[in-house]
Amino acid sequence: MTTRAARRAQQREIVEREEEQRLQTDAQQRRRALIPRLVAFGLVVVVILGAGTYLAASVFLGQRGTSSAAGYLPVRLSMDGFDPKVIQAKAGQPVKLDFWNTDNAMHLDGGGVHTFIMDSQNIYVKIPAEARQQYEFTAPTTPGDYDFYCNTCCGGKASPTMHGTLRVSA
Ligand SMILES: [Cu+2]
Repeated sequence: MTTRAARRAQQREIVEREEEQRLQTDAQQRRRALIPRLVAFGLVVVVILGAGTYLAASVFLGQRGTSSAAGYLPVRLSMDGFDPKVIQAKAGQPVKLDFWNTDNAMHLDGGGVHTFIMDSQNIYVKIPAEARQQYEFTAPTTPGDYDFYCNTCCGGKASPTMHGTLRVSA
């Protein structure tokens, strides 16, 4: 092998090594650029799964229709209004209600808070998001239909959805 040929071979090797290094650096840079994107994607997945779990949990909460307090009528409060909408009572007798709010605090409309308001009886009960709360009062002595409503969401008193009736019989 002549010295010239040897030198050429050496040069070729150097060029090849440089090329290889350049390719490696490129791959590294590409890998590094991918990391923030993967992190962002991961965060999106976590947020979506978290929100899904949260909403599913409030749906499950919505299936617990029985009262834990004896003698209390469960009354569910949500964006759909009151359930039941009509509450039966005996004139002058105690009315025992077990309010349970199935909306979570993520609701932009009033932060998931609902109220039970009876202007005619001076009653104002506030039920926080995803809370359960018992309330007792005495039914009016005069039989008839008495209106109640929620004024913290969905148009409040002006919305027919947010109204219910206390039906008082003799
Ligand atoms: Cu409400």
